Amino acid sequence: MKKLIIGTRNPKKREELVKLLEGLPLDIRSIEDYPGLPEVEEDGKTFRENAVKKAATIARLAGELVMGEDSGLEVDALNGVPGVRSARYAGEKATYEENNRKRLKAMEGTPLERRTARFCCTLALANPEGLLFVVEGQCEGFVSQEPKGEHGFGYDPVFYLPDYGKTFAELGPTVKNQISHRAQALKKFRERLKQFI
Ligand code: ITT
Repeated sequence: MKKLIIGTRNPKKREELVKLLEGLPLDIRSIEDYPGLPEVEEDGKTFRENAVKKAATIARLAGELVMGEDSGLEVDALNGVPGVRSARYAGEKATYEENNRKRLKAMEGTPLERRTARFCCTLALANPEGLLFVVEGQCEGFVSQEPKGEHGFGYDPVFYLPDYGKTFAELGPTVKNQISHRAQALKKFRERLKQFI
């Protein structure tokens, strides 16, 4: 079976991706199975640039097929911030809690109808020779007034989905994996992948 390395060091993202790749005839590997690989610096201006860089760099160094993933939250009232800087919004080593606190503070006094936001996910597939394809997925919602729920990670406790009346962190993994930005991107990824396996 062909190997596919999931090119993320975020264990929560990896868990979701592994679940969403279930059933494909692939030997799924983690980047942690290749201890010599360096950290890929995320200096792109777009999710696409970062996802492509992660996939292509790791594929070249590991000599395998690699999925690169870059994702984040775009908040309209903050002109799309934190976007590609989602993991580092409140500082280079910021915790999820610090990022969420900074976000809620920045939006204090903003009414719900102006708290629109979307989660974005870009997935790139590369082999050692270079990039094969890129796909994207988005999930629209609102930034809630306060964090709620225990599931998931990152901005899940502040991402509110009006159709469900709950945040991603309240909804839990089964529903999140049906509707999330990552799920949308993975649907397209599965289609495109067929050509290569
Ligand atoms: P890798 O670069 O190793 O993949 P990372 O966590 O640094 O790990 P990103 O640069 O893509 O990954 O940052 C994504 C950040 O966006 C992540 O740390 C969360 O803060 C946020 N994020 C992305 N997807 C999310 C999701 O499904 N739920 C909650 N927060 C999410």
